[in-house]
Amino acid sequence: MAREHPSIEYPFTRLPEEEMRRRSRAFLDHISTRRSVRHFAPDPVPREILDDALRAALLAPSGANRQPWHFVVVGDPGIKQRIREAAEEEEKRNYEGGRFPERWLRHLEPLGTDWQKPYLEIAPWLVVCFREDYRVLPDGARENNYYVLESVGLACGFFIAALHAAGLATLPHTPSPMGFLSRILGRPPSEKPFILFPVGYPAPGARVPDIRRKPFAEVVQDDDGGAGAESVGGGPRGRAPR
Ligand code: IYR
Repeated sequence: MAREHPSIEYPFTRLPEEEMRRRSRAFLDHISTRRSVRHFAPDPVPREILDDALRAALLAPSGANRQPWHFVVVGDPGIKQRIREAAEEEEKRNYEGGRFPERWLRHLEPLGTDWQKPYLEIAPWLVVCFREDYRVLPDGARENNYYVLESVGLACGFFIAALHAAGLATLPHTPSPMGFLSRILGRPPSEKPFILFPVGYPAPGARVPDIRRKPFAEVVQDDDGGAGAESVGGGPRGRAPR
């Protein structure tokens, strides 16, 4: 290396293949049960549990480790009400004011969504993720961040997975346009609202759309070339999980 920068040894232990198989399947089984939820119970959720999920989100990789995100946690009923009202105003124009093209409305039909967003008041927490496009230096100059969408998307993915692991439900909601969130939550112009997450328990009997994921082989191209080691347990390699 040309120049020395501080580094630490990565504390990594290789697992026995058997254990890897067990864990990869256990994680898949766990994440397979995650669904986006639009019907929440009003029951309170301990803040520490939410904060742990946020801590997990903050561990996501990011372009040049700039961590170009900012999360706002809202529990205040008055602020939740303002967010709901502003979101519904925008969504009403989308759904019923002709702002969504016909094709978009058709694609949303299976989800059963409309302009009404009661979950924004019912869920005990709203978490708003802002993406930080640039930082303002002390001299006022703008310093752009790198791969902002990729980075913030990864952090939100970690967040969703962590909430699910904790036994909570959420929905990546993007009321469009979302500028009202910057105003209500007082975030600076260097940040843009990215995703709004209601967080809580599903309402008793909550229903979700009966939709399917694309089959593995449709979205994974296999140019394996024999890179996967022969299975010790026998059986063919490269079989798609379910
Ligand atoms: N933001 C709107 C519309 C919407 C858009 C997409 I793309 C979805 O996957 C779901 C909803 C709403 O929340 O209703």
